[in-house]
Amino acid sequence: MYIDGNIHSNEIQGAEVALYTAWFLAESYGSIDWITELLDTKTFYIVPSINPDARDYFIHEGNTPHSPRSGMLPRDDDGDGLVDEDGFDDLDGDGNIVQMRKRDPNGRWLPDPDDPRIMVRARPDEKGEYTLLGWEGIDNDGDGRVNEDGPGFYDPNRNWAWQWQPKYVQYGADRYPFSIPENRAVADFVLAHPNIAGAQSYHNSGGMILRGPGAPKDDTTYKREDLRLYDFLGKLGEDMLPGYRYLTVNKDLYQVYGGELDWLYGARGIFTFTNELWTSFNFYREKSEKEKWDSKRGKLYRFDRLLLFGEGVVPWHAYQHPRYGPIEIGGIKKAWTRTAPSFMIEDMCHRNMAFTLFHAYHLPLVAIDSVSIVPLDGGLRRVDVVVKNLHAIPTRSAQDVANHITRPDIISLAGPGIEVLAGFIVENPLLDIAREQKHQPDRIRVETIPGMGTVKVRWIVQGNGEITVTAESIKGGRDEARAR
Ligand SMILES: [Ca+2]
Ligand SMILES: [Ca+2]
Ligand SMILES: [Ca+2]
Ligand SMILES: [Ca+2]
Ligand SMILES: [Zn+2]
Repeated sequence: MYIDGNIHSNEIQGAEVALYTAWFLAESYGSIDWITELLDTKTFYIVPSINPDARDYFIHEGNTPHSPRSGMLPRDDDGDGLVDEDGFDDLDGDGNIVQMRKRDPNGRWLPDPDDPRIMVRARPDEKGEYTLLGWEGIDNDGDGRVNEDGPGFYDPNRNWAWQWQPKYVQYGADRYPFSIPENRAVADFVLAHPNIAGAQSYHNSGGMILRGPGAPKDDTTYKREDLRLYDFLGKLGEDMLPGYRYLTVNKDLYQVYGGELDWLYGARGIFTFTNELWTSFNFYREKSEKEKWDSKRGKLYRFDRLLLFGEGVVPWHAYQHPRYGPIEIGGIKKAWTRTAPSFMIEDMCHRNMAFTLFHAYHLPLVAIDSVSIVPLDGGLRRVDVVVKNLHAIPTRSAQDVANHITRPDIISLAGPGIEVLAGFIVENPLLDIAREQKHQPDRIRVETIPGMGTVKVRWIVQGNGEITVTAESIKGGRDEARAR
């Protein structure tokens, strides 16, 4: 099971869920039987943050809740030949980048009468009081634009080598698939560990359990047999994560070319989910998906008043701007709206971890169910072996089998003085229909062992000694049995 978080550098609580998972597993091993068995049979690879330098930048430098998102590689966003020359400016030095407004009798914005911290658009027949001037900043390079080229910019989750499209089609794609070294490092790791059967990445906002495809018109990649498993796990997740919805990225959310989850499934056949962590559990979510931003924002501020006691918002305060003159600065702090308030973090970590642990639990595990030996004429023996998969996910996904991503499972027979004369896959045990594998009959290749299912193989052998049967699956582990 592969777990990562924080690919978007401002989405810092993904790292917290990953770390909580590592802590909980290590802490519970030996005291909770279910966890002990899980760790005895499965391997977890946990990468708390795959964008650590930009995470550090988010925490220690002035940012909005939505920045930087990118990594820190220098890029010229506005094509003026300079890189990263004009990012936000934390004018009042409080670590937050919030909004600027200027009193203007001809402006089109007003304070909301319900909460004067919120700016609302004046009605068509109403006089306004303010002009909004965007995020805190100045024109650092004197090109007539403010905040047009900060650190980055590219989107690390649009840079993966599956259905990748260049920048003019997919914003944030960067130069070519895996041009971003952090992504390249993850891809190299995943390619070097074909035993990874499940993957989870943690993002930060919306209360969603997401599966691919993210790319539009990619309705052939995700195989029907695999989607049954995705649906099974996704629905399980909805029960464990109140307020979360199990959704498909390109159908229910938006279109993503070159997303991590599509690469993990498409290129590697790995069952992959992305969770969008923070949700206020129906506090401000309207029943209608098409709620207006203003009403959602009003609810965010209400949440701030009633549960955060105002700690989530920078109150409007005066500032002398070098270009705009006397202005005011205020708005939502970077530390919340995309990030869970601290009192909700443990619950969020635990429930998301539990979802991922059940995903890991259902990953394949092979076991030899039975070995039966029947003596035949002429000193020969017939050996029938049933191998089972103890969990819900097949040893190889349908995507893996269709594209020959990892090698088939191998069930082999060996023993001192034993000669294997013929080997078969018993395709229909009830009708006893078997297909011979003429090449290397001692090593029967099985495409996949279905979830909670079995495969049966058969050998005709010569020799009387003890035989050893081994079942080896790249993702489902290994089991061995001896008989005579
Ligand atoms: Ca530039
Ligand atoms: Ca500030
Ligand atoms: Ca500028
Ligand atoms: Ca510029
Ligand atoms: Zn994200």
